[in-house]
Order: sequence, then structure tokens, then C-alpha cells
Amino acid sequence: MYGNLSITEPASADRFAEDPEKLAEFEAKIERGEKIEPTDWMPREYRRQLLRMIEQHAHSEIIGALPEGTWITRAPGFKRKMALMAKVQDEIGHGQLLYSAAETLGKTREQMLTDLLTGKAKYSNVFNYPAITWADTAVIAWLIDAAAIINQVTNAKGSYGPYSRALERICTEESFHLKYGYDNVVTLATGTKKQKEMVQEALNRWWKPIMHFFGPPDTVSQHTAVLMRWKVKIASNDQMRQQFLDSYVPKIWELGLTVPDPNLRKNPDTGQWEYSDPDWDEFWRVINGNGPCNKERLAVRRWVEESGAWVRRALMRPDAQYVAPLC
Ligand code: BYC
Repeated sequence: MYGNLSITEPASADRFAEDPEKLAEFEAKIERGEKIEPTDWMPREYRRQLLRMIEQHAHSEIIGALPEGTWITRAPGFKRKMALMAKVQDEIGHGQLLYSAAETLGKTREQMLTDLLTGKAKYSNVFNYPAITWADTAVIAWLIDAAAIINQVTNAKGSYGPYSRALERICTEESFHLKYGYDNVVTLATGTKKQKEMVQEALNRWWKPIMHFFGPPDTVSQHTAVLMRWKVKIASNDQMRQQFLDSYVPKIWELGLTVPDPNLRKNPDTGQWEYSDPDWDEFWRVINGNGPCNKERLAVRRWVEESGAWVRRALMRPDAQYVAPLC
């Protein structure tokens, strides 16, 4: 509970009925394409949903730095090491931006981090899988960043000012990540037989998590309807998944790589991609804490939190003021 808002408050049928006049004004503003700012009136459900989504997104950025981060010391060559370090640093910066956007809704960063470390908060499914070879980092930087860009470019047009502005800035940096990832994939896909095999194996490992990345099918998604009504989400999970397939399957094929799904095809009549069921049971297991790396990821974050505690304590000391040098 913080302020008068509980994020665990159950969504009920009359959740929009708190003040019909204010609600109508709020919805008209969204309809006109104006942004909602932190000091504006907003329905409790809008605040609760935004906080849930932005907080999860922020956690995804800082946990998302881990699979690639473990490869910094092993990156092939100095240039790639520098580029990977810059990318990982950017992801942490995205987390900072998003925690700040979430804080405008009334929850402290400390509480958000506590919820992450105790396993109460969710973060993106994809970061609970291991990056086994260098090729895994290439596939993450190309295709997971591509998937994230599709989601974020779309939602940057959303109704909440602080989130949409944070997303715009994040997308600019993500587009460099995508180029970096693509360059690494191209190098491997056009390299030796062994390198090509390595990148194909990485793609095989990551395909299912990437299909899961956009969320459960629209028929199952619990939050899409209300989020789209209030223009927090501008496209549904299935629409974003289709957009990803449209843009990236041809690029994957162009590199001579294959997608590990024998049923993947674009239906010429509907224009929609058809694909095999990507095992949604696995998705639910992973996002609820039982994926291959969930425990390891949280253990690393806990270690970081504990080993950085002295820095935070020192910074918060009332006498820890910066004294400008005299010269
Ligand atoms: N992973 O009703 P639904 C990056 C949960 S980081 C985990 O469809 P919604 C990067 C969902 O939360 C960028 N959980 O939800 C960083 C809900 O559970 P709760 C990551 C998921 O919100 C470093 C339940 O399933 N991007 O790019 O309408 C290196 C029902 O789902 C997932 C974002 O975080 C998932 N994939 O739509 C490299 C995007 N999907 O909360 C790269 C921001 C669903 O009721 N988030 N769930 O317990 C979103 O856009 C939306 O939240 C989603 C889901 C589209 C993901």
C-alpha cells in the first residue's frame, strides 16, 4: 500500500466508476491525443496498470543486462568488447529512466527493487534463458532488441507522458543495439561453417522465448483491453507478434538461416503469419519464477544490491556533501 493506492487491489467490474465526470474528461483528453501527466487526475485502475507495466519493463532492462553482460570478458576482440559494454550500460540506463517514470505514479524505487528481489514482481520471460555462446548474444542484440523496438515504438505513442517520453529516448538507443546485433549475426552467418552452425543453434534456442516475448495470445491476455482503451498499449500482443514476423522472418531467411518452426508461413489469403503453438505452458512457468535461470538472475541482483549497499549508505549520509576543489 502506498498513498491511497494498493497495486494488489483486485480489478472489479465497477473499477471505472469512481467519478464518472472526471473519467469522461480523462477519456476525452486521451481521445484528443493529449498526454496524461503525473499531477493530472487519473482513474485508480489506470495508475495501477501503468505502474505494473512500467515497473515490469524497468526490471526487464536491468535483469536483461545480465545474459549479455556475462559475455563482456569473453567478447571476440576489443571493438566488440567496447560495443557490448556500451550496450549493457545503455540497458541499465533504460532501467533508470523507467524507474523514474514509474516513481511518478507514487511507488518508491526501493519498494520496486524489493518486489523484484523477493520474486513478487515480474520481468520479461526472455531473460530467464542462458546465453550459452557468443552467438546467443548476437541473437539477443538483434532479435530481442528488434522485438523490444516494435513494442516500444508502438507504445511511445501512448497516453502517459513520462512513459511515452522515456520510450522515445530508449528506442533511439535500441536502434543502435539492433544494428550492432545484426552486424554480429551477419558476421557469423557469413563466416565459417562452424560459425554459421553456432548462430543457427542460437536462433533455434531463442525462437520460442522471442515468440513469448509479446505476451500471451489476445484471447488469453488479461490486461490488453483496458490498456488499449486508455491508449497505454497501442497494439495488442498478437498484432505486435505479427509485425515482428513480418519484418524479421524475411531478414532471417535472407541470411540463409532457418526458423525452427515447420508450420511457419504467411497465409496469402489473410496476410497473417501462421505458426506452431509456442508452448504457452512453458511461458507461464518461466514468468512465474520457474524458468532455467530465474533463480540465478535474482541471486545476482541480490548480490549486487548487497555489495552496493555501502555506496548508497555513504551517499545518503547527511555530511556526505560534495566539496568543490579550490583551484
Ligand atoms: N514476460 O495481460 P497480458 C529489452 C505477463 S527489455 C513476462 O497480455 P500486458 C532488453 C503480464 O505481465 C524490454 N511476463 O499483459 C533489455 C501479465 O502478468 P501480471 C522488455 C509477461 O501487460 C536488455 C500476464 O503475463 N519489454 O528489450 O497487457 C537487453 C498476462 O499478460 C510477458 C517490455 O517489458 C513477458 N514477455 O502485455 C536486451 C515491454 N508477457 O502482470 C533487450 C513492456 C506477458 O498480471 N511491457 N506477461 O502478473 C508490455 O508491453 C506488456 O506488459 C506486454 C504484456 C506486451 C509484455
